[in-house]
Amino acid sequence: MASIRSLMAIGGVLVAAGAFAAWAQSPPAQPPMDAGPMPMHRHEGMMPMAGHAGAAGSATLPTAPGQDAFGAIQEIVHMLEADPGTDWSKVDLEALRQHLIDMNELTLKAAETPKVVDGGLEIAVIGEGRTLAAIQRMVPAWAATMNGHKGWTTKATALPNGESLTVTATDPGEIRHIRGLGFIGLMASGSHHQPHHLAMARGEFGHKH
Ligand SMILES: [Cu+2]
Repeated sequence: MASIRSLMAIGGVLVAAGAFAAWAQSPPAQPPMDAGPMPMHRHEGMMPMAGHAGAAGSATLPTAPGQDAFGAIQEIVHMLEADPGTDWSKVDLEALRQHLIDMNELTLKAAETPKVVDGGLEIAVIGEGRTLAAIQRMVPAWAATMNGHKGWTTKATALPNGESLTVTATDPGEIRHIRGLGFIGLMASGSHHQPHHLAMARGEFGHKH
């Protein structure tokens, strides 16, 4: 089950896109928001308290659920609730939360030092504590999953305080692509996070972080 384990831990910034999707395509079960046009409400919103007290019945609900990770979880909760086949005895939203914390650590706190090598990049990704744990879970998993993607050769090697990630190719265009993407662009390559987050929330991986 190496590939599934790999999928568990892939990192990147896709969670932000997921969160955006969460409120961009609000779930069908939700009651429609107040139909008033946003600009008008924004305008009135200059004095929010006065607006609330004054215009009875015209209250508008915000659409943003909160932080991106919170929104990503909320989207999944809605999906699970909309699916009559959801097995609630297996649902594991804490596993998803821990993974989203990994994604946060990797995206916002890991330090990376890229070095140009023949055919691509070698990147030292380092951190401490919770950040180090996230690096150790996500970088090797990403390398295992992405090896062969677009003809790339991806390899992760343990460092005392992180992982060394090497991504190379033979095609000159792909070499430029890899170097241009750099660490976080590489980690965000592929679209594994969305299906993996849903599977993780459904408890389909059978273990917790
Ligand atoms: Cu993810």
